Amino acid sequence: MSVLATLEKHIRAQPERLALRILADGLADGLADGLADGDAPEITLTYGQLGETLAATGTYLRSLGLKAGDRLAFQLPKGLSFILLHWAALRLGAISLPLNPAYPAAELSHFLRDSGARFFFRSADMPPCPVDLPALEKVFTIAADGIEEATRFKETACFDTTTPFGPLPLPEQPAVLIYTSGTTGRPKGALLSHLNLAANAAALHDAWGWRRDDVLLHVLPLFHVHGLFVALQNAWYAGATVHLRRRFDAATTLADLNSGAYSVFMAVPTIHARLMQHLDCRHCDFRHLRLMTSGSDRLPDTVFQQFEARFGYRLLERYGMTETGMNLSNPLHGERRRGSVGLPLPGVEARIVDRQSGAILEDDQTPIGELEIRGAHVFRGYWQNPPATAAAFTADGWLRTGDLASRAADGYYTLHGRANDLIISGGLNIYPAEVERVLTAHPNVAAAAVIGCSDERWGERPLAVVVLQKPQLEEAALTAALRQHCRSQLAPYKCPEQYRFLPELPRNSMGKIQKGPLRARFASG
Ligand code: MLC
Repeated sequence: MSVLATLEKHIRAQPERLALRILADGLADGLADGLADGDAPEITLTYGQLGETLAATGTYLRSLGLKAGDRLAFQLPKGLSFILLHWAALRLGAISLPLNPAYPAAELSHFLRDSGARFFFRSADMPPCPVDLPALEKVFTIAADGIEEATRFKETACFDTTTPFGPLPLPEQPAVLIYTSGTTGRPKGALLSHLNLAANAAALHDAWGWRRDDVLLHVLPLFHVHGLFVALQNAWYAGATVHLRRRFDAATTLADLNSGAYSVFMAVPTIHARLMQHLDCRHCDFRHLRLMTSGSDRLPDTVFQQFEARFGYRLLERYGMTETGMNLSNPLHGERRRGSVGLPLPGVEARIVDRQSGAILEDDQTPIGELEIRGAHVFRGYWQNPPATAAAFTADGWLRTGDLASRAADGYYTLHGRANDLIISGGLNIYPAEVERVLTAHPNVAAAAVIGCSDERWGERPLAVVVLQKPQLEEAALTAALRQHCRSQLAPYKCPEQYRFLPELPRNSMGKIQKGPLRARFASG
């Protein structure tokens, strides 16, 4: 059943059950009702109220003229407006385009232009909307006062909450466009269909034993697959309750998790590590939680082991990507193996292929190769980018993940790094090509190569090796100038902090930059 149909079933069947509680900022126990002075307000919605508010938002969007296939972009803080715009757009058959609030105007411009977004909702404290976008019909600016504007969709409008939405979108209809960093220098939009979302929701529902009485503590950003689908959507797919924190804070999260109110928690390794490093963690025990998962980046063995030693809970590591949602997972019951991302989820086919010969590797052969994935959850392609789509798939329809993996005889998969250049910082992907494109646009830069360096805090961080046009300035001044240049063009997490200057970059006989020697020389930090 589609994700939307399932939600509508819950709205009808359990209108009194709590669907969403957006916790007031600053409440350490996460459970108190009402407001403390100066806090952003707490918001609660039962499934019945969620249905009404979504209907109101949908009616509002329809009154603007939003129709099936239109792209609705929004760059909003984590909150109710974000959630309602996304779900109502989906319900109308439009394509939801969530954007990271950290994107500066230069990146935003690319997303709005490339997607041909028709409507754009932005927050007043976010970068100004670029001009000169022919497809963009209207920009809505929402005050950055912390008040959940989306409730205004309901309150201000005379919008009828009872008008039926009309037929549900078809499974093959596109639902959401999420931009991923580009191997070729510009982010590409991964287009996920309603079928993709439904296939993943059903697989995770079964594999992770989601229950109606689950209560999820949600601390992740909503602009990515992890926070939006794996956590929020799939909790609602089960008819469960979501408590949402507007931002992650280690002390608050520890207190929340320790309160006994939650059964499910999902995070990236950087968050798990920060929980362990916080002083308050000494008093915490998470044995009562039903499910705690880790994903979006490799879980270091030390974090896996120390988390269990500290909190009494063995994290369940899983593996996914924007283009597919979740692919592999350690089992809910059974061995959660250290260093492994587990087994294919229901409906997911996985294989390992030798990158040189293209041969499919069996368990008894040399085991490391590129992981390829097939299934109803796999996206159909990049937005209006047939070359990138063609490059992503094999001739027989398998998605090339770009991740190197091996499979043990009992079917457990282990990842061994990436076949491409991708850097993962705090669970967010960075493609060096995109950063290099920005660096080489600087007038002082003749050539640049960006590599990943291991980093205690974020897992990895980008480091830039730069060749100057003419070495005229002090390195410190140049570093400051390049940092500022990157900050003006790229989201902060993509910007290198460390710079190294060389007279030339190592290149092969074809003139291609060789990153191996640069990594050997600089990557250990
Ligand atoms: C924030 N900062 C980062 C960063 N996040 N720097 C590098 N890498 C990151 N990931 C910087 C900010 O720019 C800022 O710097 C400073 O840190 C403080 O910002 P903040 O917003 O207060 O940070 P914080 O709240 O501490 O955020 C850290 C975090 C967050 C780990 C909570 O990054 C996070 O939620 N990551 C999860 C990402 C995620 O959900 N990925 C899923 C992708 S989906 P300055 O200099 O500006 O002050 C996917 C598929 C799958 O991959 O399998 O799930």
